[in-house]
Amino acid sequence: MIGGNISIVGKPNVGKSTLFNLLVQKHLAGATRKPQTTRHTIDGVLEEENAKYQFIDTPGLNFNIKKNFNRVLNKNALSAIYQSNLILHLVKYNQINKDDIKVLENIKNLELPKILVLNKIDLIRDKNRLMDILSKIPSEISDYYDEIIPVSSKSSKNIDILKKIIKKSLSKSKKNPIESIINKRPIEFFTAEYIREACIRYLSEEIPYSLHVEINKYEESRKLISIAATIYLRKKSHLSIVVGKNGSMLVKISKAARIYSEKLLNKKVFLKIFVKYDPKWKESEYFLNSYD
Ligand SMILES: Nc1nc2c(ncn2[C@@H]2O[C@H](COP(=O)(O)OP(=O)(O)OP(=O)(O)O)[C@@H](O)[C@H]2O)c(=O)[nH]1
Ligand SMILES: [Mg+2]
Repeated sequence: MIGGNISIVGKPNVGKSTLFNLLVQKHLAGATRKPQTTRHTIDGVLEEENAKYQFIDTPGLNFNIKKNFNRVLNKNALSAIYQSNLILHLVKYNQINKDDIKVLENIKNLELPKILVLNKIDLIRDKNRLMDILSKIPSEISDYYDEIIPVSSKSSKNIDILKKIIKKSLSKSKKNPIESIINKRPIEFFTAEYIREACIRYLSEEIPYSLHVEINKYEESRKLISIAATIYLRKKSHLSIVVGKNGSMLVKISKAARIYSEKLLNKKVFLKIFVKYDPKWKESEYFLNSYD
């Protein structure tokens, strides 16, 4: 039996959560076109014949650590790396820059197999361009990786090859699979994440970064799961935007989160969302410490 923990790391917005959802064949992690969508590590299991993989999606590493918030996200991401048997470092295929190098700096000395995954190759029109890009990766970067593979998490291109490489690398890994890893998320965590994902998708840039979702009630009966949640906002002026005209935005957010929750929980979900103004949530000790 081959197995292990595989963390997916990289700077924000390179497609980590999209790849993670594809690999675990479930929509567990929010994935949107805006950076810093992921705030927590999330693990998901893929079982195949003679193999059991535990993938870990992580927040995008952002080394502008003047902000407390980025520091917390980085801590979460790095804690996953240290519990891994294998690291997938995801980059956008044509955009390896200083932020990716900083990620590399954080993983290069770990004695684990590392795979450099060049994502989003569906965006390449000219096939020859890929060869060109691959040949131009400087050896100061490529030398640190056991394998380099271009993929598309959107069109699933090369994902089967990536899985084969993962299997091969794990079988060579000297480190024993670490059994108990990362906190298993309570099921209501995912509903909170779906609400946040819908907010990121439907609200303008600034608002989703300044909100926080808490689940206040989670009750399961035979046929129905009843969930109550609160969206906390840092600015009073955001209240009317999140609620929308006649509550229309909140209905939209709630519907998206409910549909994803029903899919995951396999049951009918009744979801009630409240919106509250709380300017201090981001600074609160409770919030910063509870974030892992
Ligand atoms: N064209 C293309 N877009 C992709 C691909 N993979 C992800 N994306 C898009 O890239 C954007 C970011 O994807 P995410 O999966 O949220 O990225 P992430 O790295 O998890 O981002 P953070 O959690 O913010 O660090 C989304 O709009 C995705 O649809 C891909 O292979 N091709
Ligand atoms: Mg993500």
